[in-house]
Amino acid sequence: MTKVLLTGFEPFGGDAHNPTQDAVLTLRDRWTGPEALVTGILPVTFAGAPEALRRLVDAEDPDVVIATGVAGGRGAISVERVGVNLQDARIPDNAGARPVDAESLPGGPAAAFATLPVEDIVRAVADAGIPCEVSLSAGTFVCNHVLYRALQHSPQRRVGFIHVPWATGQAPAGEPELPPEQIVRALELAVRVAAESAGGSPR
Ligand code: PCA
Repeated sequence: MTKVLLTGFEPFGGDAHNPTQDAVLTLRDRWTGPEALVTGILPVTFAGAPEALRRLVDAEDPDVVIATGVAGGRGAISVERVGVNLQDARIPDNAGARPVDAESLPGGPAAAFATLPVEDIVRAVADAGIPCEVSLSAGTFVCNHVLYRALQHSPQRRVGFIHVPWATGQAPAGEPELPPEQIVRALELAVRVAAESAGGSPR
C-alpha cells in the first residue's frame, strides 16, 4: 500500500493560525484510505523544521512526502516546482533566527526539482474548481528550506511542497483567501494524485 506523509506548519509571523496545520489535521481525522496517510506539524524554524521532517521520514518510510505551508498574499494553491539552496529570511523564524544569504545545505547543488507529479496535481485541483497553479519559487524562508533539504534527503521518494493562501477569516483586509474546505480538498487531491503516481516517473 502506498504511504504518504503530509505535513503542515505551526503558526508564525504573528498569525494566530496556520491554515496548513488546520487542513492537515482535518484531513488526517477524516482520511479513509485506500492510501496510508501519516501526518505531522513542523515548527517554523530553520534549525528545527528539516530535522523534524527527516525524523518523520525515517520513522515512517513513506513513498511520498508532501510538505505544505501558507504563502500569505497568494490567491491560488501553488504546487512548488523547485527548491533552492538558500536561506534568506525577511522576518525572524519562531526561534528568532533570521539567516541572510546563507545556503540551506552548505556545498549542495544550487537547486532541486520537486519529484511530485506537479502538473497532474495542478490539473486535478483546478478541475475540482479550486484555484491552483504551478509555482516556480517557494520563497527563501523556512518552507523553501524544508523542500530543498527534503529533496536532498530523499532522492528516491516523491517529494514536494504545496503553498496555500490564507484561509477565509485569517487574511488581513484586502488580501486573498480561500475557504478552509477548499484547502483541505486540494491537499486531499494532491495526496491521491501523488500516491497514484508513486510507481511512475517524476512529473
Ligand atoms: N509558510 C512559511 C513557513 C511556514 C509557513 O507556513 C514559508 O512560506 O516559508
